Amino acid sequence: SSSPVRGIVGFSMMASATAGEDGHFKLSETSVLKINKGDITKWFIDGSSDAIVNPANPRMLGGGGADGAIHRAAGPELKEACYKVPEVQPGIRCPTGEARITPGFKLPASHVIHTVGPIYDSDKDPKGSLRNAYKNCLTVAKENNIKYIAFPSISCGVYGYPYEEAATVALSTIKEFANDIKEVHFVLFADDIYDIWTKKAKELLLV
Ligand code: AR6
Repeated sequence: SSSPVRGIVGFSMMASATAGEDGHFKLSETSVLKINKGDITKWFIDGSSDAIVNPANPRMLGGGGADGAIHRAAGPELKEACYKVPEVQPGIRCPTGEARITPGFKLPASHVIHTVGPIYDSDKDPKGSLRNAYKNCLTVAKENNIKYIAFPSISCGVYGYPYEEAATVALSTIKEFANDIKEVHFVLFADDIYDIWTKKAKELLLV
């Protein structure tokens, strides 16, 4: 069935769309998913109730990949804010599968939700940990009145998660927990990952 999707400001402008066209998918009566190609550091919707997700490591003080790009774009205040997140064990601010929120500082998005995905080859339950990462990002978003959230493909870089399985976990978990978040976006850097996410979304979200 088709339903109109309201126009959104900023990153992408859509007058209206049918579920499945132009990377738009229906999650519930109140929530849509959009799959975008691009650089997550540039993404925003309204600069006040929006958040990008940072695929971080448990120390939360920066790193390579998307984490490095997000810290560079946000400026040094982001690292200072991360430093202030309390350690739950020495050197661990965010255990695998959990999420923490900070302001976005110089980023166009107002918030950063930091999460830690599983290292595919060493995690005892990579599927469960990846599911927890997506779920806890959405929980933290709701607790902070975030209405628009953008995810990268968590764990699909340095942490070595296979793309197809990651897409299945990501999309099914978001479908389950998006609730009253207005728009859930993916901003995917790599063409092959974008294609896999789009294919899986058509399988899992248009039934
Ligand atoms: N925008 C969107 N996606 C991006 C961007 C970007 N600017 N840059 C990279 N990606 P990764 P992980 C994609 O390695 O696997 C860091 O060192 C990339 O193509 O960033 O969860 C942390 O500090 C890939 O598909 O995160 C941790 O130590 C996806 O983002 C570790 O890497 C995730 O790749 C986390 O590893």
